[in-house]
Amino acid sequence: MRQARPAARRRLVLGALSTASIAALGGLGLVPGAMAADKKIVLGFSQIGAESEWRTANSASIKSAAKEAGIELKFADAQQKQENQIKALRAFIAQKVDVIALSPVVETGWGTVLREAKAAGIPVILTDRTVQETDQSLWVTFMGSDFVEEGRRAARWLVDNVKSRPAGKEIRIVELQGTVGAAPALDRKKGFEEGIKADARLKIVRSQTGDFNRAKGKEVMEAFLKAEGRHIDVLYAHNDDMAIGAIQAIEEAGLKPAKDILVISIDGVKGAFQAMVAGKLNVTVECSPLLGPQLMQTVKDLKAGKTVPRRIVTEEGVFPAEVAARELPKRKY
Ligand code: GZL
Repeated sequence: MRQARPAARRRLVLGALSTASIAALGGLGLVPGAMAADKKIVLGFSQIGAESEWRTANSASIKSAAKEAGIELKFADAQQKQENQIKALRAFIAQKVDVIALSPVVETGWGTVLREAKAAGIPVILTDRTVQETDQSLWVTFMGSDFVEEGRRAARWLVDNVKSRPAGKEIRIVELQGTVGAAPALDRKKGFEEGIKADARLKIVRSQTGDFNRAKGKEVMEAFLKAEGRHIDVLYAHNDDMAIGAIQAIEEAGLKPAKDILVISIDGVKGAFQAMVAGKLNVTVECSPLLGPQLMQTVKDLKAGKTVPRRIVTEEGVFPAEVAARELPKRKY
């Protein structure tokens, strides 16, 4: 082999040394660049629970997207209890995960644990729902739907579909709210109340939480029917699961859902499309749970040092019964 000139030989030796030292230091985890290249990103995700078809689809989307992205997912189901979510976040901090994602069951009570994550240098992504905290530096982005707009869209469908009813005759609405204190419950109520101002005949006569699940939705609707009898014209449910439970109560009371009582709900899960095809639900306002791919891309962007937008809004539609049969085969959740 031809001998290298002294200067070139020195460069070769230095090159070999630096490679060896990088390998040695890397073993100690001290070299940020090279070692990070093949180290798996670890994401800690605190999920609310499994209270609805929407939530089940949301969890499936996040788990499959993490697998697809080669991200190690630590998934914690809180059974809809805030204290379990806070415990999960503290465990993620102790395990020194790279990123934390949180779908907060309610809007308040997060400041302390989010400050602990910040102190530990772990970025937090809010997914699905947001929090009410004055210090906005406690999370890097919120990705999810505009719940106020979803409430407005539900009201817009109603205003458009009662025009032919007798002028001056009150149109009595009962409302099944989502989980008390949850962002989608607060905002869907706000948007709907804003939207029905367009028609003075529209009045919410009863409003109570069904906690986003079918059983409670049915139970509360039974109470509404007992109290209001045949004087209910419309049901507005903050999610499809409560609407589906309420539909059972309406039928058991001998009334026709979607005819005697208009039924309006939100999410756009398969169960809602099936209820529309069966002629028992009038309209569902879409709220996509398929946040997994967006979440994983944001995690990767964060770890690559890219800036991510403070707010990522999911685009959604409105699906009345007339399109349900055509749309049902295309639905992904
Ligand atoms: C909305 C989500 C809500 C759904 C419910 O993004 O937080 O929680 O509308 C679910 O079905 O329980």
